[in-house]
Amino acid sequence: MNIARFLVLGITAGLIPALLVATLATGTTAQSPGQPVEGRPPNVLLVVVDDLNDWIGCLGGHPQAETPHLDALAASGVLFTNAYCPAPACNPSRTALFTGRAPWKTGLIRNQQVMREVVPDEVLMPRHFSTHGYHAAGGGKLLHYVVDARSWDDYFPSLARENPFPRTMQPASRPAALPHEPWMYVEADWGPVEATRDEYGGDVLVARWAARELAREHDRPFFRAAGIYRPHEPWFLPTEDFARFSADRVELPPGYRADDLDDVPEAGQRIARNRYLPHIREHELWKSGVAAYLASITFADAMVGEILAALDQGPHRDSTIVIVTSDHGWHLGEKEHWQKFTGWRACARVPLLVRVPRGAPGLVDGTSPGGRCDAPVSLLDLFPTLTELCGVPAKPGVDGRSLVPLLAAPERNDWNQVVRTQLGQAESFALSDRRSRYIRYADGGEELYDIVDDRYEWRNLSTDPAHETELLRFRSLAAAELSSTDTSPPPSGRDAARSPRR
Ligand SMILES: [Ca+2]
Ligand SMILES: [Ca+2]
Repeated sequence: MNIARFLVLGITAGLIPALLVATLATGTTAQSPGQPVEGRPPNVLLVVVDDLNDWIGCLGGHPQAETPHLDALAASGVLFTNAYCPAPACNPSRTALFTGRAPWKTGLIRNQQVMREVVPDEVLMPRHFSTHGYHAAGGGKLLHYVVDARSWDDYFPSLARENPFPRTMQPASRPAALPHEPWMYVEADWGPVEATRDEYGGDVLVARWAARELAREHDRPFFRAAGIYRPHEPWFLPTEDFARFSADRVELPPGYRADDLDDVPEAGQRIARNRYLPHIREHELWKSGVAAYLASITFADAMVGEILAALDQGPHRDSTIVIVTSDHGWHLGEKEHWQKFTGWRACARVPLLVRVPRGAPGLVDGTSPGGRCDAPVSLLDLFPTLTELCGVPAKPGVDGRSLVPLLAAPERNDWNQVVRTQLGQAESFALSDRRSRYIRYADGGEELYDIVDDRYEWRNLSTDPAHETELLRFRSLAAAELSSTDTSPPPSGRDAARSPRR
């Protein structure tokens, strides 16, 4: 009998936990290096980095990005090069990832909404795994500034309070770099903190918590999720980490083009042109900001590195599924935009790295090193992927699609999924397939891009007659999608990009 099935039946039948523990303990003693634990479902390690765009070495988004640990993980498993967020904002993206439910179906599409008011009864991924025999614990920011205690068996720094952040040092005086204006997000700033990593706290503490969890023995299969907050603003880092990139030596974003918005419809221009980039350029801080973001990425990479080192040196290396991703990307001036909340690839695309050990019930051979998958996939796909990999019953009603066939054969080119990214208004969204991307705004404005020939989406093809067939195809897909968005709330009228609220 499949052990996961056994666990489910055992729990359902009310068998005593001691039996469960005894069964699993037997499995633990059977482990030898290079082999999965016999008969025990694999553990899950999920790392969600915040606001990390494609500026990682293995995705090539910025030529100076330094992410050796993410690159090493990609080389040891499968790198998805066309992974998209369900929505380009923390709250809807993370809620979608952890519920497996699409933002355009639940109606949770903006940061200002309260998750448990919109989806009061949705079972989140950790609780689902916990119900099926796992011990589920998280640390750091995984949901939008809440812990949601009912979803976890344990949490760092505390399950008893809803603040997911451990203490983090701040610079002695602020603003540290970017002059503050009332319209700005309170944390839009960067600079060094006079501190070592040991003193800094924050992500360092989350990474060390995760490392401790991965280094110790567990009497049940575990689900561990770690939220790394950098490169989310503020880009305050320990002195040494901040100094890694200097403003006079960094290159501006390669995706920037001064006339890029000329062929973008008005609704897109409105989203693009927020006040940050002119403000930053006025103070000649563009390169300074790019350097701070690059440093924040390298810092986040180091945190991921600490976690993965603990896994690889500990007892669970060959029995743990690893997924590292981000909730959405970030603009640093591309399309005149600074921040997030847009439908372009700079913001909608996310890193997605997956490594599966041999012996996982859904993929007994595990992933092969060096896999690279160009198929369009969504973070919504992670819930059904993980349940299938672990042999855990699927959560009913999830909107994603299991990626196990792609993990088994990353190069397959018959994956015809079209992935949707929901923007902050019910009828504004982006659709992505392997070659093209289509963006449509609530007022009917459209964009069409060929991302193979035009990776930065410079040339809007929606008015080019040569691409009419492609445009009509996306319009019909959009119409089909729209018919399922009836539950979405009306636009609030608030500009999320300008809200100073966290
Ligand atoms: Ca985020
Ligand atoms: Ca353009």
